[in-house]
Amino acid sequence: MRLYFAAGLFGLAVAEPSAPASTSRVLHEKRHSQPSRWIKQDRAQGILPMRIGLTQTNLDNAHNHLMDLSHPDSPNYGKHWTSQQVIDAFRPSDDTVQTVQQWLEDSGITGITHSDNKAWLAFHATVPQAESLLHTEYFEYEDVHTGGILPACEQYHVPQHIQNHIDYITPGIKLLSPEGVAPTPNHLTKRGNAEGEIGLHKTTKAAARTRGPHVRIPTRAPPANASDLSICDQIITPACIAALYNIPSTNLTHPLNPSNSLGIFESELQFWDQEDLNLFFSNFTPSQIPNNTHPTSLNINGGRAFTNYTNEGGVESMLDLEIAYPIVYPQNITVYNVDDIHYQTWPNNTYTWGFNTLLDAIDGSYCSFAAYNETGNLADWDPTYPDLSPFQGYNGTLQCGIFEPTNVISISYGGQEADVPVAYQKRQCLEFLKLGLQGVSFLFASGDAGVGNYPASQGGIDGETGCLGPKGDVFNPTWPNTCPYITNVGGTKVYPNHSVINEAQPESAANDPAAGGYSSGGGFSNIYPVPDYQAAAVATYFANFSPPFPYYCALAPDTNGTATGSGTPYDLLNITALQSGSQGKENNGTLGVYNRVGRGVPDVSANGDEIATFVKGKYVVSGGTSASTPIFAAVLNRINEERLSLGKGAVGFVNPVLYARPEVLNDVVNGTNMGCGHEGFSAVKGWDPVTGLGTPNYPKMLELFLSLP
Ligand SMILES: *[C@@H]1O[C@H](CO)[C@@H](O)[C@H](O)[C@H]1NC(C)=O
Ligand SMILES: *[C@@H]1O[C@H](CO)[C@@H](O)[C@H](O)[C@H]1NC(C)=O
Ligand SMILES: *[C@@H]1O[C@H](CO)[C@@H](O)[C@H](O)[C@H]1NC(C)=O
Ligand SMILES: *[C@@H]1O[C@H](CO)[C@@H](O)[C@H](O)[C@H]1NC(C)=O
Ligand SMILES: *[C@@H]1O[C@H](CO)[C@@H](O)[C@H](O)[C@H]1NC(C)=O
Ligand SMILES: *[C@@H]1O[C@H](CO)[C@@H](O)[C@H](O)[C@H]1NC(C)=O
Ligand SMILES: *[C@@H]1O[C@H](CO)[C@@H](O)[C@H](O)[C@H]1NC(C)=O
Ligand SMILES: *[C@@H]1O[C@H](CO)[C@@H](O)[C@H](O)[C@H]1NC(C)=O
Ligand SMILES: *[C@@H]1O[C@H](CO)[C@@H](O)[C@H](O)[C@H]1NC(C)=O
Ligand SMILES: *[C@@H]1O[C@H](CO)[C@@H](O)[C@H](O)[C@H]1NC(C)=O
Ligand SMILES: *[C@@H]1O[C@H](CO)[C@@H](O)[C@H](O)[C@H]1NC(C)=O
Ligand SMILES: CC(=O)N[C@H]1CO[C@H](CO)[C@@H](O)[C@@H]1O
Repeated sequence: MRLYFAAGLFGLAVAEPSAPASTSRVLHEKRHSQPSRWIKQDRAQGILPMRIGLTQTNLDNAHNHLMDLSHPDSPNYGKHWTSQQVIDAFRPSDDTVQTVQQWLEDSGITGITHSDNKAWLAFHATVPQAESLLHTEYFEYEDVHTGGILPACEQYHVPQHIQNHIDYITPGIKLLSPEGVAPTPNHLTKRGNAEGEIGLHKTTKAAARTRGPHVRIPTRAPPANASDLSICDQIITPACIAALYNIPSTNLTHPLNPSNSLGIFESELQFWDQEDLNLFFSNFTPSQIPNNTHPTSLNINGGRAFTNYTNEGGVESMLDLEIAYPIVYPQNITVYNVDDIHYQTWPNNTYTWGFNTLLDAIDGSYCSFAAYNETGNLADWDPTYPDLSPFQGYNGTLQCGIFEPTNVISISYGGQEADVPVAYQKRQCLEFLKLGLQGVSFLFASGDAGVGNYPASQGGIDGETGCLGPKGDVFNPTWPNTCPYITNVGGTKVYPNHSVINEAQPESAANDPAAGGYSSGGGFSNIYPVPDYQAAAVATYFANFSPPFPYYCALAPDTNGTATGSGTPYDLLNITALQSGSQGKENNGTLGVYNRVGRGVPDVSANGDEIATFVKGKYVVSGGTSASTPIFAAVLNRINEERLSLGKGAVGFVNPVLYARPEVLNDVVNGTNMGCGHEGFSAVKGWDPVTGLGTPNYPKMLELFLSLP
């Protein structure tokens, strides 16, 4: 008897096939095309491990729940939920569970198990039993690259009264592995080469990439005196950052909370190495951080850190760690190394860089979380495990809920809204919401190409200009940044001849033509409306500083993951449709180039240019919102340390507090975020889509967050 997966999770209880129920059936799912990677073979035989994803409830209220515990004026501020409370709040209704269970029992199924996260019913069935239940035929499909066999059907049916209670059934129409080329084992030769890393992804469909590729050889040696603040307009050292944001040195003997390690995401072959850290510590924090201080690695689905490769650290990982350690030390840092090396090195990457597999690993319920007609990871977009690639494939099952999330997670990676299916983005955004309910702060780099993506000539995947629409002039906001449940960090810069000692605000929006046109990512979503916590700030911005270029007012329709346009398997943004929607009255008949009704980005900002780093044994200056993000994340982690020592909880989702009390940030009022040949938006008084509300003022932020329950 053939067992397609290891039985054991759920008891093996096989009943005799029973006569099909006489209720009327409706088509529930149908596969429209077959990936060429899979070859259809004989009829399936044996035992199938069946799982039924149940429709979840209360997602409409999820936003209100998060606001209720994140707004400073709410009596429930800081009352974060446990993961069990989140599961219970969104669990399928009793009616759903009973209705589906009754149907299964009436069809002769026994041994039905309800999963711990409540989202699934599971049982084992013989092939004839499953075929009779779902009015379908199961075949075996062989993966031509790995020889793996999966049972699947082309379509299946369920009784009409069941349809609204289930999302999908496995095995079903899905063939798991993404279509792609067989990997060759020489990809690792690119490891550790910054230029190579960027080049690797030029042909990508939707790949996110790191936000920190602007590395250059500095024009001067590291300052002889690590405390010297007179050089901060040329080189940003840890002392400059402390001076800019009034961050006091840490108390090295203060007891630390072991649950408060700062989380940092890495993928895309970004490994840290000890020797680079030691060079950095000995040059810039000699009396603070001893050599051999290093982060804890949490390796997800075969991710790893090749920490023993002396002087081979990645630009992104070294920047993230070197900028965050001086702020949080002696507190620890935890690096999430996400996805196996095969996926990290895949030349024709078609997946969206590990955010979903990170979320799966820190919240097991996300693995089966259904929303917008999608459940679990999306074939062709996310890595699939087991990955039977002989080249560094992780051959275990997808890791679900194996790690606790850290209180703060800093992510200096991302892509563009326009390149990722809308339903996929929305489901992922709800997961950020659910982790926010549990008190986790997600910080994302707002992007490094101003109002657009990089032009094709610099590796962008959105055409010649990096902007959208038939003329390539429509602004191109970043993903997942526009999700309203994360905190976006834009980039600032101390321009030459400004002083961190004598000026109240020495910083302007970062805009550095010498670094490939890097400028602080910002703009307005085409998918999400302005969230309530941001509405007043955005309205004030438009009232007082309306940008002098045309706009439109439209949001992408809710697609529920269903394919519409021809040829595209999942709905992407249709800019032409949005642009020809409601136009601004000041447009004089021209088509708009940005959306006036979308969620604005970034929320806050921090320094992101001319950052002193050691990478591959060399002293270099780096930049990007990649640097800004771990600075802001580290500041929140310091604040959490103080709150935890008073018996309070972590700050969690901070946007509602910061928008309600913007005076705890240093407003940035100078500079623009040019991109795709456009001058971009301007930094102005108050919130703006260039630097957000401003940079941290540590003592004020600390006082505010300590005053909250
Ligand atoms: C280093 O610079 C700081 C700040 O300017 C100053 O207080 C200190 O005396 C300097 N140390 C040395 C050894 O020059
Ligand atoms: C550092 O923390 C220790 C232990 O809590 C405390 O006794 C000491 O006063 C602190 N030092 C400073 C400078 O705050
Ligand atoms: C930091 O990590 C080290 C090494 O893993 C561990 O020994 C130490 O207890 C950790 N410190 C805290 C405060 O968790
Ligand atoms: C720390 O490591 C760096 C780099 O290897 C080295 O130059 C420095 O001398 C070391 N410092 C100490 C105190 O060992
Ligand atoms: C470095 O670590 C990797 C992975 O842990 C291992 O395969 C390799 O042999 C190590 N190399 C050296 C030089 O120790
Ligand atoms: C990657 O995709 C490009 C364009 O689709 C194709 O020309 C190239 O052969 C692919 N690379 C590999 C290694 O298959
Ligand atoms: C999975 O990987 C382990 C260790 O690399 C290996 O021993 C095992 O044979 C692999 N299993 C499969 C099914 O490839
Ligand atoms: C529309 O025309 C008016 C009057 O000529 C001008 O002031 C305004 O800037 C124009 N608006 C746009 C978006 O071009
Ligand atoms: C989900 O997508 C399938 C096709 O993939 C479609 O038949 C079905 O109607 C969609 N369900 C909803 C609720 O949109
Ligand atoms: C995008 O929208 C335009 C205008 O509504 C329409 O003509 C076009 O067919 C749409 N494209 C796709 C791929 O759906
Ligand atoms: C404003 O920003 C520009 C660069 O865009 C910079 O040269 C100038 O010094 C800044 N002015 C002030 C007052 O900060
Ligand atoms: C267009 C469409 O079908 N929208 C639906 C998507 O799914 C949500 C709930 O899952 C419905 O409320 C929408 O009506």
